[in-house]
Amino acid sequence: MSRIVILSDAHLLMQARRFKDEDYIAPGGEVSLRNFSRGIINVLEERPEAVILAGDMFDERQKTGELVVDSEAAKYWPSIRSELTRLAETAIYGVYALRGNHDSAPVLKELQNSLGNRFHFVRNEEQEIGDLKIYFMETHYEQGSYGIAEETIPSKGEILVMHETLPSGVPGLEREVIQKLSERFALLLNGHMHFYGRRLLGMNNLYSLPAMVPSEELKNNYTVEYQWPGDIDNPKVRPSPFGYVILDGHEVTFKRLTPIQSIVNVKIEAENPGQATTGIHEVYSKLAEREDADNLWVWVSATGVTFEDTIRKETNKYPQIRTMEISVKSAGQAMKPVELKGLDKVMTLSELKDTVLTLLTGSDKDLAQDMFDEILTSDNLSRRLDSNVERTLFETLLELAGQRYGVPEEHIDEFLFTIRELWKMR
Ligand SMILES: [Mn+2]
Repeated sequence: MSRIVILSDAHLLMQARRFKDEDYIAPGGEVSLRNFSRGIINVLEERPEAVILAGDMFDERQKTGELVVDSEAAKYWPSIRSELTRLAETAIYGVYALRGNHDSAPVLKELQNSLGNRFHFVRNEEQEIGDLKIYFMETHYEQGSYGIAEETIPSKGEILVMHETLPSGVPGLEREVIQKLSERFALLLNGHMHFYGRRLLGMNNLYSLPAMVPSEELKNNYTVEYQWPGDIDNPKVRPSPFGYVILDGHEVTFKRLTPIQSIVNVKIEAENPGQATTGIHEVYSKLAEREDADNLWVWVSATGVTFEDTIRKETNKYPQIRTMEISVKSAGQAMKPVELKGLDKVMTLSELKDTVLTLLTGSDKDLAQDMFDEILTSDNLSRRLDSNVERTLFETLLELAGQRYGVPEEHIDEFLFTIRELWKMR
């Protein structure tokens, strides 16, 4: 039976950045390219007859509201293209590429043109690869829950490769659609989720494909986890979740690739910002002592704190540790009485709150309550406002009001995303 390697979700261009020196690639991007090249060596040793790219291998990063522009991505291409050429030359049936939700069709078309008849950009079509029939379904990705119109769902086939959100703890492609696909195909292989898994959602033939290498799109993949409070001398270590799968006939095998860097998840469970800062200090002191301290990609999540800045101030004290992203979630904090000066009559915050709340009813009252709990906190009121705090307060207010008045979350996200650039111009 045909032996095929399937790669997915490397997001190689996600870290493409523009620099004065146009040939300079940021360290994070370098590491991604090196992980990719090392992975390709393993793949070539498998002697695959074909290689399938199951989406989001390249990416058209939209972080700043713009697509990756050519001048940013161009310097990555010689390296990526030479690895793809090696794959295309080794595998007798060549490389088949599916477009993921982050990929751009022109990029895949261009690869097809430049790599010749060994690289196939496949869209909603079945291909015979050796003795296997494989259908490539282009992504239908949408935020939240989504479906696929019946006439678009492939009616039957042998193996299906797709790139959709599986509804496992998150909303995604409707279960009924996946059920239909599971009945119509012998085997379903899905990218996008960044983890290897089989027999998912109670369907024996549904597999999830791993991310080939770490990218900024982490999706809960990590190799080391520090939980605070907890035993930070003995962090939890997991085998690498990154790698690829081999399809040998209908048999699927996961092959692990261990990345160059350690992917660290730092989880701080604090009740207030002071505690959270202590937690970061204690965990980062441990990180700094590690032998691989200069080779960590660290993701931080913390509760008990409203502003990323609070955490960032602390992580900034450890410039040798590479902090990728900080996410915070405030815990319901007890109100402390604060004096609001400059009013005719000095009033405490809780008096102000009582006065406001008795004047309002219904959803206005609920909104005001949330504002007092999340925005007009003693902590925020005692801060010196810089534009970052103003922005966070504005965004929080909008999110609260949006929820209260039934504005869909994605509209708010989209709006905030659009205006974020404007803050920088002020
Ligand atoms: Mn994806």
